[in-house]
Amino acid sequence: MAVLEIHVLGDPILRERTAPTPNVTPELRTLVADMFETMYAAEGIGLAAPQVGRSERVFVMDVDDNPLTMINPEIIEREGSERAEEGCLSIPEIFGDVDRATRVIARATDLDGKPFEVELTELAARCVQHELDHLDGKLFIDYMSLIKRKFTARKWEKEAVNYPGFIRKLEPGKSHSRRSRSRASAAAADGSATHSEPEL
Ligand code: K1U
Ligand code: ZN
Repeated sequence: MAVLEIHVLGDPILRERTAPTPNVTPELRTLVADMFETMYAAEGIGLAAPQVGRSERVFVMDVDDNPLTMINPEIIEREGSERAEEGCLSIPEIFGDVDRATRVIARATDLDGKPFEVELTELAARCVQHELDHLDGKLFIDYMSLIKRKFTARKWEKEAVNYPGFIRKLEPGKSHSRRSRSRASAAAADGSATHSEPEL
């Protein structure tokens, strides 16, 4: 198994829609195992194939010790709505509120090639919607208001210099938890930006 490089905002692969994955092959099983290892190394709760530079229609997730592999997933039922903060392993240090359904039923194929359905609620439901968006080339920042998006673009411009070639290498032994500094200090730094906004 291997920890893979994570592709970050600016890499065109994150904006491509994946095509259905026809077969469960040994190569796909290896990819899934590597994606789990990468997700755990990055301390995330989900990871989609485009985030590791691949175009297979597959993601992995693990909320509350419930690891799930979803190949060719779809949401067949959704209910409720809640606004809550999200981050993304492909957009480090950027956070924003997103409205998502609070309960979903997802249908997918598992690693044995068998179709299954699963009911997910709360954070797991949010995660499956976030990951499914990745498979359609959509990112959580797309739900932001125009003003918040412009603010985020300025912040990302500074952050992106840490990821040459739009690649995030995970360092062995280093904590990769979701916040490397407090929101207060981040906000103070953001507030000092005055130049024009790049596109996201
Ligand atoms: O796809 C990804 O970029 C992974 C992402 C998924 C996600 C985050 C927040 C809400 C829904 C889905 C992450 O795992 S980022 C890490 C993170 O924000 C987090 C970690 C533990 C608990 C909650 C969020
Ligand atoms: Zn993400």
